[in-house]
Amino acid sequence: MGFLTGKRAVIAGIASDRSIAWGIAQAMAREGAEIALTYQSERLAERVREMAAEIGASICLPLDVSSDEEIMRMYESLAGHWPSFDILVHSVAFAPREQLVGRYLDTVTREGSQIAHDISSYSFVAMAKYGRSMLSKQSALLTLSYLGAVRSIPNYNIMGPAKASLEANVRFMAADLGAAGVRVNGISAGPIKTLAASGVGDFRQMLQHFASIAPLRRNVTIEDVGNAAAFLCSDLASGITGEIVYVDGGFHTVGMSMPD
Ligand code: NAD
Ligand code: 0WE
Repeated sequence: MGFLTGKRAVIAGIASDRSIAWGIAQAMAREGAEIALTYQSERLAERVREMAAEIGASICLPLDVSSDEEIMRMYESLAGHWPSFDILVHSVAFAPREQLVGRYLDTVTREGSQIAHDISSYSFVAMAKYGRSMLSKQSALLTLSYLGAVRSIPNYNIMGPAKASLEANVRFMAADLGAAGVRVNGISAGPIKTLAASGVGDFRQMLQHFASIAPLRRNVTIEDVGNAAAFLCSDLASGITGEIVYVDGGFHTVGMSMPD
């Protein structure tokens, strides 16, 4: 019997079969969870519906996280299928593309900063705020972060401060919801070639550099992240909350390395 048997999970952030959220959905389904998927826009509806069918998920709902009304509507629709749920996965980030190329102070703008923080950080809070009345007594919320939250990284720019804000939100939400039995954690993943990474100049070079330095001497996969996510959202992780778990092959632990 899978370690998520009897759990119901809502997963936001699938755009393709390379999405980290897809790795998470597959791992959670394998461990016995019932899954509901959300998709950002009608453009993605059919693809996400097909992927849902692959893992036996019958619930697929539209959700653009920039709108409180859409978040509320999503939970109203969900309530027509499930009286409550146990797991919420937020695998969503966005900054206007031009924010992610070039020197930080040259490219950052007030509007770019607001959008990055709204979609990539506040939306996790909003999803918890409007969904909390449906959360079960032993539930878990999870979001995805990146090392740019705590280290400067070329071109990641305003997404760094947005991820720092997201990680602070994990801690504040964990403090607020702990007494209700709700755990809140983040996974800080190593770089993975997904749609969100496409168009990032020299991403292949970044992946090679990463693999040459990380203790595991390889890149991480959506399966690596999916398995850690399934664990963190299961009762096996009942004592873990407010935490950022690195699924990065150990990259962030290295202070200096020598060429092999
Ligand atoms: P992805 O492009 O597959 O997923 C990003 C998702 O965000 C998409 O499904 C997109 O539809 C969704 N999204 C964007 N704006 C939205 C909105 N307004 N409303 C609803 N959904 C919206 O890429 P990914 O790499 O799987 O990214 C998922 C998460 O993982 C992000 O938080 C990202 O920052 C994080 N992450 C990615 C990497 C990496 O290298 N790929 C590393 C660490 C963390
Ligand atoms: O969080 C991310 C990517 C987030 C992202 C990606 C895009 C591309 C498309 C946010 N907004 C947009 N907007 C778009 O229009 N990652 C962790 C992946 C990533 O992005 C980088 C990285 C890594 C790693 C950008 C620069 C440097 C490294």
